Amino acid sequence: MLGLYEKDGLGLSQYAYEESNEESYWETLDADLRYWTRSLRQVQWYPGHIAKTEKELKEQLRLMDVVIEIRDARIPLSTSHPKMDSWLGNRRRIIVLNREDMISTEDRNAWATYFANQGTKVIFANGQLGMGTMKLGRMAKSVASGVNTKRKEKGLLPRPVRAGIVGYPNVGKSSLINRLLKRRMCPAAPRPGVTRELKWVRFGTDLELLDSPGILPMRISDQTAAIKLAICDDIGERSYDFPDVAAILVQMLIRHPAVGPEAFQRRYRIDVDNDCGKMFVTKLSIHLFNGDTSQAAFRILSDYRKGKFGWVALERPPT
Ligand SMILES: Nc1nc2c(ncn2[C@@H]2O[C@H](COP(=O)(O)OP(=O)(O)OP(=O)(O)O)[C@@H](O)[C@H]2O)c(=O)[nH]1
Ligand SMILES: [Mg+2]
Repeated sequence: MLGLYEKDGLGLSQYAYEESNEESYWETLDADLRYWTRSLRQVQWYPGHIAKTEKELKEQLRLMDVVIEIRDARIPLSTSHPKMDSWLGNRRRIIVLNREDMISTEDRNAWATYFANQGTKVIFANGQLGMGTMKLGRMAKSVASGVNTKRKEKGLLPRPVRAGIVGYPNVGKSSLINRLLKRRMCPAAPRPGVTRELKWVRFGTDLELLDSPGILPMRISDQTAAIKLAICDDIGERSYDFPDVAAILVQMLIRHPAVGPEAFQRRYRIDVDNDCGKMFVTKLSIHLFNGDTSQAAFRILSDYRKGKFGWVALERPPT
């Protein structure tokens, strides 16, 4: 990254500088995260209800005309299940990047281009307010329309299209179904592990949807992904230490071109005087929470989740 002095010396415009700053942030982030997480306690979460329903879900997926995979728009890679491709085989799939309200326009454009280049059907949605759900309903029916064409050829009556809604915990699966149906048919709440059983619901006469519990791999081998799941509240909070996770979030955000140390100074009136997130969590704990680092860490995490540092994704497409 160029320092200010070098920038002036080279006569680069501010715009070019910001762009290179942004690029280098995303380029080095992965390696930085691997370095920061190397000595932390492993984050693993595989509660009983996931173990129980995963097998059932795999069997049900065989009956689906289309599978709708919901991901968290802040971390579309870390909320992609490594076994999903093999479970789906050549079954049709739609990817939904939910929580679109929690990322910036630049994040969204980058992901839209990435999936378009791959030829993957992707919809951006908001499970809280309902944006994207009507489009999703229409796309599910059109992607699976071949089922009823075949039935007609055989002289059979049409049947509703079956769509399975799958994804990591707390990404908004049940909320999206409720928004599409305009009724609270599936329990939804702001914590991972709310849906514990598979549940079929009907949308009109021609679409059936399967709500399913959030599924994670039994062992998360990529611990940088696990930390991002923790930051985004997509994994049970008993599986991680708040101060460890918040420290990494601070380190990510103070380097982020759209956030930076000033955002922390403004919000908490504490200077970020070095690059160490742990130090910042400790300072905040002394400043506001009587030295309780867990409470300080939780405050930082929930501030990120509420967009208090701006709405920014934690992942960009690989280049
Ligand atoms: N800001 C925002 N919040 C959302 C969005 N979608 C869902 N939520 C909220 O996120 C929380 C989790 O939603 P759920 O629908 O329960 O998520 P889920 O994927 O069904 O979770 P599990 O059943 O635990 O796997 C709820 O409080 C929703 O209101 C969204 O697009 N934007
Ligand atoms: Mg649910």
